[in-house]
Amino acid sequence: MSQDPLYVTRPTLPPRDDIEDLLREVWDSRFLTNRGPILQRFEADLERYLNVPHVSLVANATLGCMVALRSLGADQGEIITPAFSFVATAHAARWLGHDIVFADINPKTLNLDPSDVERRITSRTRAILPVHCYANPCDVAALAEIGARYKIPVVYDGAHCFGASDQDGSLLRHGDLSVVSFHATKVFSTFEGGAIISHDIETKQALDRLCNYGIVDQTHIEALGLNAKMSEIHAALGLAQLPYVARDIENRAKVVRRYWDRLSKIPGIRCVCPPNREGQNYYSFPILVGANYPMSRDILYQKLQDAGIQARRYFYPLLTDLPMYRDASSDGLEAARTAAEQVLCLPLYPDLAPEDQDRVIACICDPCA
Ligand code: T4K
Repeated sequence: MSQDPLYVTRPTLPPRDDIEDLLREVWDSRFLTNRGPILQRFEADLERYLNVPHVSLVANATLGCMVALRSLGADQGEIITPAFSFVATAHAARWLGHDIVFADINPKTLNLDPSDVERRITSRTRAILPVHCYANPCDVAALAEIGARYKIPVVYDGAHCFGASDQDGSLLRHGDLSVVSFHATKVFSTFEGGAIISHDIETKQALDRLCNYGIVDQTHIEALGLNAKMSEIHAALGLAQLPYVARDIENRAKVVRRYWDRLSKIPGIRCVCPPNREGQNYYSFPILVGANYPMSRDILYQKLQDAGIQARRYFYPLLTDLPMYRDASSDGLEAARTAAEQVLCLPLYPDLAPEDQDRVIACICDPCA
């Protein structure tokens, strides 16, 4: 069997020809950044594609989360967010000087547990920052109800969610604001990039200004903004990629169904994202390696590595175990800790060849071989 490296993900790229005309436009206009014509076209196309009210493009989702949180106000306080996430979620809030309050997750969905969020609200809570982990929808109704009752904004880290929906539309329409990533490792990519989704034009314009140092016009700077702008080249990559994303999601679905068919009945393995829910974007294929599997998650991880298969422990370590979060309380985070200790994301991308996928499946089905 091949030992060639198999990565957890690989970006798909639009045909080079598709980008040529857009690049010519950039060269002709010599507008390279600062809300140029291609970026404005990309924003309008995304608003249509996602069917969301307003899109503000940003350089990446980490800056997007920072800008979104900052738009709620400058005074520091506490941000409630899951302990089980990529570091960027908590880092974004910490960079703004907020204290991080980690809440536990629902062991089934691996998303924030709303009742644990409510338990951790104090007079210093400034926002709830949930993550739609692996693009599985959070309990949006419960979180919205808690946010409304305590008058606390809900800002979704929807980094994984491009193209994912629930019965009423894009997951990105939930919350006061939502942030999505267009990083190279995501379902839809502009190499680096992201967007903030907002619900009214005043908020969108305020977000756009915060992404541009807070500038209103040449003599008027209204806020302590930063530079979180997307360039024309990145926007062009997005415009060129958009016609292919539905096809990519269909191809991801085939890979996911194949994993599900082969792995979902293995004792000790739980596949977190069953393929039968409507509206998935098939961003990731996480499994949880339980106690009744013949080996631990870390031994399986190493076994896959030895076979050239770079499965990844998204998300491990638990954020409370990182040095910069050791001052945050780690009490009552049992479900998050278990997920961090058991999770393994398997290689998944639209053009993952069946014979390569079989290498992964064989290692997991017959771990002692
Ligand atoms: N919130 C959440 C919940 C997130 O998951 C993320 C990002 C963010 C916020 C922040 O979004 P951005 O600010 O990035 O827009 C990766 C990504 O860098 C990160 O974007 C992503 N989440 C996270 C889950 O994964 P690493 O350190 O694991 O990436 P890396 O470089 O090890 O790449 C993984 C594999 O992907 C490589 O082994 C090979 C493949 N790959 C990667 C890149 C960059 C390619 O084939 N081509 C590439 O260009 O963090």
